[in-house]
Amino acid sequence: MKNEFDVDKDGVITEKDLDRADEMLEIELKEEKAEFNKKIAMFCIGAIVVLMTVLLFGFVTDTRVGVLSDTIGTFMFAMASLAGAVIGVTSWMNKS
Ligand SMILES: [Ca+2]
Repeated sequence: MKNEFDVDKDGVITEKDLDRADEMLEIELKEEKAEFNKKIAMFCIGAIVVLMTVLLFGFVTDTRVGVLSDTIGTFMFAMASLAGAVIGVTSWMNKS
């Protein structure tokens, strides 16, 4: 039976093996967090691109764009802020 904690594969689980397993788990969790943050940032940027495409290529009438202009502005600002914040926090997390 294979034991995942036996890092050096000598059949004995020592304190060193457990420390190494802890390190690996910490790295994996950090990577998962970074991956999730990346997905959030990509979603926000994607939402901005999709909205701009919909507006620029005339899928919505000018009247409706006029009615929604304040909401669209707020949405764009929120998405850009969120993407910036997530990217900033991820960079800060990796630095420290
Ligand atoms: Ca070992």
